[in-house]
Amino acid sequence: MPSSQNVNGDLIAAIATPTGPGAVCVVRLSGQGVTTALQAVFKSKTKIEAKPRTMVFGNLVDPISQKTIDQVLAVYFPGPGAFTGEDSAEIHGHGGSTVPRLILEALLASGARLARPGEFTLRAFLNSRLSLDQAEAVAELVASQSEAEAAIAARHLEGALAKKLEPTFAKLMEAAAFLTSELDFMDEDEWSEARSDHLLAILKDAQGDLERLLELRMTGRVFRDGLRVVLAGPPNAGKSSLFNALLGRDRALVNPMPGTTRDYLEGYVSWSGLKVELVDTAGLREDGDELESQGQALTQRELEQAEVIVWLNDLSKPETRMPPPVFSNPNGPKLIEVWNKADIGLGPPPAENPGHPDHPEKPYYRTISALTGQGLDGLKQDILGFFLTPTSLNPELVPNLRQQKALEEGLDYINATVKSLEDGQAPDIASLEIKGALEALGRITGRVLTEDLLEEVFSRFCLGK
Ligand SMILES: Nc1nc2c(ncn2[C@@H]2O[C@H](COP(=O)(O)OP(=O)(O)OP(=O)(O)O)[C@@H](O)[C@H]2O)c(=O)[nH]1
Ligand SMILES: [Mg+2]
Repeated sequence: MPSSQNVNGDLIAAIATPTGPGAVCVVRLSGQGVTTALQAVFKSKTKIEAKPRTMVFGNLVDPISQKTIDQVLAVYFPGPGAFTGEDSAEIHGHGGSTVPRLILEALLASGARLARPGEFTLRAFLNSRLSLDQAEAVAELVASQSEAEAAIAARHLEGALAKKLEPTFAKLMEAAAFLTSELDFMDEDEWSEARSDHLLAILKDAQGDLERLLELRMTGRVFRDGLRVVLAGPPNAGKSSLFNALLGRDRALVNPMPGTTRDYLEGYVSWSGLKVELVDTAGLREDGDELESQGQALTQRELEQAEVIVWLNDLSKPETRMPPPVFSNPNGPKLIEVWNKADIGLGPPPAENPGHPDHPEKPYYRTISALTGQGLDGLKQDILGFFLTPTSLNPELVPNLRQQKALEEGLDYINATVKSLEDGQAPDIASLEIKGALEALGRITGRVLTEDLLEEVFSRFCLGK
């Protein structure tokens, strides 16, 4: 558990904004000796320490030559109320690729060392300014590529997951305390059904909490990770044309020759705030050349990893129709069968479509034209319709993969305890198992900490965060 005492680390500095042309840059500074370092490089009429949390105008100078590098605004945040929990500062200078580097070098020459990626947030965590899931949310917010992802990260940054887990922690603590007090005051053969039932009730409650969170992860995963939509089907059906039409630009080669796409191509779009990764694949057929069959092996792999498969056939040549692949796993990809080239199609599509096993209410197929855009909005609605369902409407609490694993581990411990109690066994190892569950959950918020865990979380950060 992070200490409640402030860790006043050594002085670190980093450029917090992307380098390259830009109006302003921000260089951050945190740790022991912030004010001393500022005195060496920042020259202003107002003493910066006299005006904490206020922008002060001044010159940023080279500490050795005393030459002015830039005119800047600087702000001093005294600890422990600062983001990192320690004395820190920001210097807002002009952007570009030179000025930020010179400002940073001036600070490095004044006693700071270059911060490691994520080190500012790590300090915030070690100073108990953030829990581990909140620290992760910082990185996720910065890396988010869709509104949905950003919304989830923002909720987690507020500590929503830690808060959601609090009652579960409390239940497990209660179970542990009950066991300890009961076992202290009795012989093991006194363990009674009533005691067992009491413990079971608490544990099942906690079990339900974790199951619901994991369920949320399953239904809401796409809001975090995005949706992989694979366009597949026989050669020449118009997969690449559809790919381009959905992307809104000509990314893939389109050609009347079957077998045009050999490799696979990916492109991102954002639909209803959801990150959608479109994948164009090589057409599937049996008599292609070697390159084509290599492409088809890739297609097979893509099909298995898809959240949604859009299976295209050519309405102007219905005799070339290939039936879509069948997935027996209910968690496997969703499938939408599409007839393309409706603009030159031969009338209504043949009715031998197998339909959609999960969604019998959906149309058995869509007719579209990648060329004219007819039916594309409906197709998008179909794709999103699988995921934007009433049960998935609270996606903001969706745990990430690391958190999912910890939840699963915690649940495994609880399941084992519940089972042994239900089998009428004495609670010999129940204490240990409950402790295991608490530890697993503790890794989500950082109550339980190891070097590996810190490495796993903070290695994903960018410099200056
Ligand atoms: N009329 C019409 N032609 C289309 C439509 N979609 C695609 N085509 C044409 O069909 C041919 C094949 O299109 P592609 O998009 O290359 O087909 P593909 O499925 O990617 O083909 P492969 O990569 O070879 O598997 C091209 O000549 C396209 O212009 C459509 O909706 N209407
Ligand atoms: Mg193609």
